[in-house]
Amino acid sequence: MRVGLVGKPNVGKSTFFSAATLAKVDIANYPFCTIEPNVGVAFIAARVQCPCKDIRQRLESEGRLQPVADDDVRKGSLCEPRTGSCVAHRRLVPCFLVDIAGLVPGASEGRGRGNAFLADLANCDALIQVIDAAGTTDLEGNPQGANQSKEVAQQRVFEEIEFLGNELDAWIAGLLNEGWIRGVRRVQAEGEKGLVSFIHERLTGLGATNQAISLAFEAFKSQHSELASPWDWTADVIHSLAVHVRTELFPIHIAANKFDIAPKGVLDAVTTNGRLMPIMADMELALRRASSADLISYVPGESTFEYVDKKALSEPQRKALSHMEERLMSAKGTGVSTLIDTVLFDELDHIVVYPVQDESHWTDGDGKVLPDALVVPAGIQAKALAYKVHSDLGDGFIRGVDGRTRRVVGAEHELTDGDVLKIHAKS
Ligand SMILES: Nc1nc2c(ncn2[C@@H]2O[C@H](COP(=O)(O)OP(=O)(O)O)[C@@H](O)[C@H]2O)c(=O)[nH]1
Ligand SMILES: [Mg+2]
Repeated sequence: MRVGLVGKPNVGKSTFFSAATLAKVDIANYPFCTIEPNVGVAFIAARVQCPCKDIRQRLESEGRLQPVADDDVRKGSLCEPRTGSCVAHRRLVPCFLVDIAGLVPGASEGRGRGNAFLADLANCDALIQVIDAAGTTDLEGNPQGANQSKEVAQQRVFEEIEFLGNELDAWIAGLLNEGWIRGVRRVQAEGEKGLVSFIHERLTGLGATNQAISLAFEAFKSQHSELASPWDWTADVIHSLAVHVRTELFPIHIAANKFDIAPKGVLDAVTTNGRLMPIMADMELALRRASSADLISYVPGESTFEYVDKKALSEPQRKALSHMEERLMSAKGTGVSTLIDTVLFDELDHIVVYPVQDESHWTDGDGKVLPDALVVPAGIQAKALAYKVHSDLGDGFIRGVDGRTRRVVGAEHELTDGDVLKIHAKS
């Protein structure tokens, strides 16, 4: 899962990226993240509690385990995650973030990083556009001062959102225009079906599916009652098709950043085809740093934190933290983790499942408890999950066993959030 952060310069993309990817857990298992400096891992809490909670409950009820001790640093968790971590059965799973710089007006015509920029976007499963909700920068990202009126900030926010949409539309229209007349004449005999697969073929590089293109095409048709033959479509008509394709392929989720200094009500009239959330990225970064330095204990996503030892803080530290505490409470969190969580689990509709080798103890071959938590599409089938673990496991799939019910399940059995599954395969 790869989520791209886009937006004009100086809105806080890099701040959002640093904050979201700063964690105490190590990322040694993701070597490519150190190769590409703009790629990082954000650890997000699974929505369903880690199944190590079930293990604890069972052992406690059988009298084989004492209740959680007050000084237990893992607050009861019993699993041994290969990546991420688990405290109080709150299991963290990876979501990859890409800080995509270089969006400037004219990118679709090759300005700035041009096509390289657009290709980066195409490789992402979802896009978050970071915007400057405080209106402190112009469209090119030049600072305009901190105290903007609601009207000015609102105007800038609209322009900013419109601008990304326009760049994407122009880019897609450009891809469609190339060889359009010859192309559509070639598929003439196949009618509308041929036309849709021709468009699909042109846009496969963007991760387009035939189904998505069909949906976009239906929406486009319903807006144009009298369409000429495709080879006679004007640039405007093709552009309109591009707009429908873009809204289908690229829902844009908006991180309305700098919310701490944004005028009240600035987001009231803003609309998007994705999610919109107020964000305070630099506060999230400050909180995670304070937490890394053991000054506070802060769980990303929450609207409060605890002091580790208030008396040990310097006066400026105490002031800064108490100021943040107030803002954090009134805004109900910084929004950073919450937005990624929403995009990953609600918008992309993913779940977390736990493949194991031993269906009784929920361990792998080395006896590690629940070592793997995989982020997969909701309703994934048992055999498809086997392929995610290892291609041999998929090829040799015989049956699965549900770790909770101990029922045997077939290749097409659909998994739900928090499932534990043992896979039997021919070796
Ligand atoms: N007030 C405020 N400033 C922020 C916030 N997030 C980032 N900034 C500031 O915005 C400026 C640009 O941030 P940066 O992350 O470099 O933006 P990028 O060019 O989009 O990567 C920096 O001075 C940040 O400190 C925020 O939530 N609130
Ligand atoms: Mg940057």
